[in-house]
Amino acid sequence: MEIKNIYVTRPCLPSLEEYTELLRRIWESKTLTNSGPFHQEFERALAEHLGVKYVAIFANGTLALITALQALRITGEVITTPFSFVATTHSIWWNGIKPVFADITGSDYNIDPVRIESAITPKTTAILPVHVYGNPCNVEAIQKIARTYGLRVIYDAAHAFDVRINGDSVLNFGDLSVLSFHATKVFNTVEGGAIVCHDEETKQRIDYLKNFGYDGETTVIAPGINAKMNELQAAYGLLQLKSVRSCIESRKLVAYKYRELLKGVSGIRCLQDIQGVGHNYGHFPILVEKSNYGVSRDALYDFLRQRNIFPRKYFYPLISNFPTYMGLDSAQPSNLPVANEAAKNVLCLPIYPDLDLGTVATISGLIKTFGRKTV
Ligand code: T4K
Repeated sequence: MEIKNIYVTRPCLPSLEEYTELLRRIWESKTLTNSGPFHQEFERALAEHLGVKYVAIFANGTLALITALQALRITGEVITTPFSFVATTHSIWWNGIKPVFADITGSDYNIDPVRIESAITPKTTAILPVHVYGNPCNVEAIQKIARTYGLRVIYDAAHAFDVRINGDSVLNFGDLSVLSFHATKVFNTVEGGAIVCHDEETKQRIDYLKNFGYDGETTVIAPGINAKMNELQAAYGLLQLKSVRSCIESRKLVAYKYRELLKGVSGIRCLQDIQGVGHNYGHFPILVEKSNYGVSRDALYDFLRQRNIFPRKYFYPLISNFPTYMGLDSAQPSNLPVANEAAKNVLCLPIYPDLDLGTVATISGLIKTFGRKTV
């Protein structure tokens, strides 16, 4: 069977007819941005949908991360994971704060609480963990550390839209959580993001910060930035909300199919669902153990690409191995053995709602035979 390009992800799109109708309303109102009616409605709808108190929407997730650190006036050193998209650490750097990398666990690829504790210094003010692939961090252990040492916790929840722990949104943990609504995410507004917070005062401060620090027409209360989401994207987001749960259900079918078909393939490890967690199936990472599979992750990656299947090596290279950060003491590979190993072996397979299960079977079959052939 000839395979047309199969990408690691494809965005969900709202109904064109419904979106056209909302665009017509925007055209009539001529309110294009600056906290217009769709912006306000979208924030309320998101808070209700996600089961959180306050949501401040942003132009993208990176600006939301930068602003989250500003909102809590974080300084000094922030402990974070190297196993993420580079924006996580960049947001710390853009605030003039020193990132300190702590290693991850081999079971869920999230920051290891034990390693957080040993990275704390008198300059540490906050922890910036990531719920990688939407798998929740060990939120209880992180909360305990934060309480013990008086640290703030800002979760990079870019992958964690609609993820729940025992029915409660994962976004309710920590001081703040930051979402990304980029086109490649489970829920998208083309570009976009949000900060979730738990009290009105913090929400107000975040709203000032994302609008240049303006409080009213003539008062600037902080050195803010322009990070507002416009009306066209807020309206698009409102429509997306209607279908996101069924999109997650379709993703789940894809994930379960991969797991079923890759089960027993020597050297290929799939992450499993965690008991009590409502997952969003935003990614489908596999770990390629060369000693058992027979070939490396990179060889499998090339093999699939030659067949028009485009998996991604999220997250290779590790952030700590980029030139900007590799000089930091905490970036040394000897400090991050688990993360370096994961970055070498992980491969994210295509997953999106309308990826048909026949194609999943084809991809799984190719993975199976490629390993066997070369053992
Ligand atoms: N924190 C974490 C943990 C993150 O993962 C991210 C973003 C952020 C923070 C920052 O949030 P934002 O500021 O982005 O809101 C992508 C995304 O650009 C990025 O948002 C995302 N993480 C990161 C993991 O992946 P690329 O370079 O891999 O995307 P790209 O353009 O190669 O797209 C991948 C595939 O998706 C393409 O091969 C085809 C498909 N695609 C992509 C786009 C953009 C489509 O089908 N349609 C599209 O419009 O970075």
